[in-house]
Amino acid sequence: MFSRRGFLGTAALVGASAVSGRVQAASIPEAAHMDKAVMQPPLHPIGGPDYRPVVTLNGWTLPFRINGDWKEFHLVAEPVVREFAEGMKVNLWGYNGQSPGPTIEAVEGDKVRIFVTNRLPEYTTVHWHGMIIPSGMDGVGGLTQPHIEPGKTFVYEFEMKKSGTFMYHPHSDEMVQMAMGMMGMVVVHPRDPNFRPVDRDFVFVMSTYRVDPGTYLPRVNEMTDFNMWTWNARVFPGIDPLPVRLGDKVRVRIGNLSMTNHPIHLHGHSFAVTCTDGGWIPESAQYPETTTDVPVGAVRVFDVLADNPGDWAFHCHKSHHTMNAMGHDMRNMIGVSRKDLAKAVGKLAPDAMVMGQSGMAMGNMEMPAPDNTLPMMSGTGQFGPIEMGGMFTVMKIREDLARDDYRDPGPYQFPQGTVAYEVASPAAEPARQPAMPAHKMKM
Ligand SMILES: [Cu+2]
Repeated sequence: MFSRRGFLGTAALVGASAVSGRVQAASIPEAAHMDKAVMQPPLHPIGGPDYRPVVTLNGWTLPFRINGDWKEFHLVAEPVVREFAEGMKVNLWGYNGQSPGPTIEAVEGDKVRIFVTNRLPEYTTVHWHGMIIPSGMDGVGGLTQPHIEPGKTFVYEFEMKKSGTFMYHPHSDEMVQMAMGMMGMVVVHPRDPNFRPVDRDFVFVMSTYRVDPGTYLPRVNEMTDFNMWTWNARVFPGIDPLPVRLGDKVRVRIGNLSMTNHPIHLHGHSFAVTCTDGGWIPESAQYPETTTDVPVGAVRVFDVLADNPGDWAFHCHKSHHTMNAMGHDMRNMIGVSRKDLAKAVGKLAPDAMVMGQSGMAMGNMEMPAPDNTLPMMSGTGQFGPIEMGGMFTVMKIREDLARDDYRDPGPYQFPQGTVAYEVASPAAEPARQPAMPAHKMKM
């Protein structure tokens, strides 16, 4: 790595004086393309300063080429088919074959040239959220540049002034284009490799969709009632786990381009938010958390020492955000006897299911669903149904993972005697308040 870096570093210096601005932009770099929604291994730098690359949950990093002292990237805005989880594919708009688009990775001080080709049926732009760049590179259609018409390629050129975690998305027919999934993350590594280094570095962006059961296209005019709560346009059990080696310092970078906030919770650890899309938080201002709220249009980055081995749930704490498409208008029937109702309904619709008298656990139930529709709650662990969907995955902390190994290590082998267990003897009947008669309950 170091000898190669040294070699390319020299080459870059030689080329530097020969290349400047618009002259070289004529030759457009090849656009890399991704055909699957699986986390790709970290992309180690081919030139320029060294850094420990990130991995993107169910995503990838956009390769770049070096041209003189510029790093050149090529984004292609285009319609894509994204699999949310096995059994559900959605027609979205994205970049280079997937939605969200690939993560763009660079180093503080880098000069980057990002080509954007528009293969959508309408115009677009790319806005670089949170980045300190010249106004004319900010990508606000009409305000700072003409919109990029279908078939055209525009170039953005700027210096990565500030390290941190940022986002990109259109500022052009935004309501439609963001509801269709046009977004991605930008990670700028500090120039000083000793500034808050970590062993593993994960990144993803949160987005939400309204895809009615049995359909294949998000309803782009939805304002509030979303039913697919995604991390990198994936839902549980389709979201990659986060494999981590015991003792690793881990960074998780989370962007939110959905229309609501998401309180993100990690089990078994406490962490500190170390960075936002505004910059690094000084150590004196950090405090321990187990949940951090990620507001709309913002990035939160937390660092955690993975010192507790196991399978640790990692999820949004809004319980409806860990479910897939469902009817939200069901009433709470817990404690209500509905024998007579079930009889009456059964006569009219023999397949109907009256549910909810003792809760709504569905782990062992199979319900018929329309095509292209995921179960509301699903996933199976080594002890039974997990009953989750949406924004849920697992951080898997193991002793024996190799440095760049991000493969799923499988279920945790719990040391004997460390799992909650059933006792044989029956417990005494607890004192209870008498239940209120059903006809007095207001629902
Ligand atoms: Cu949420």
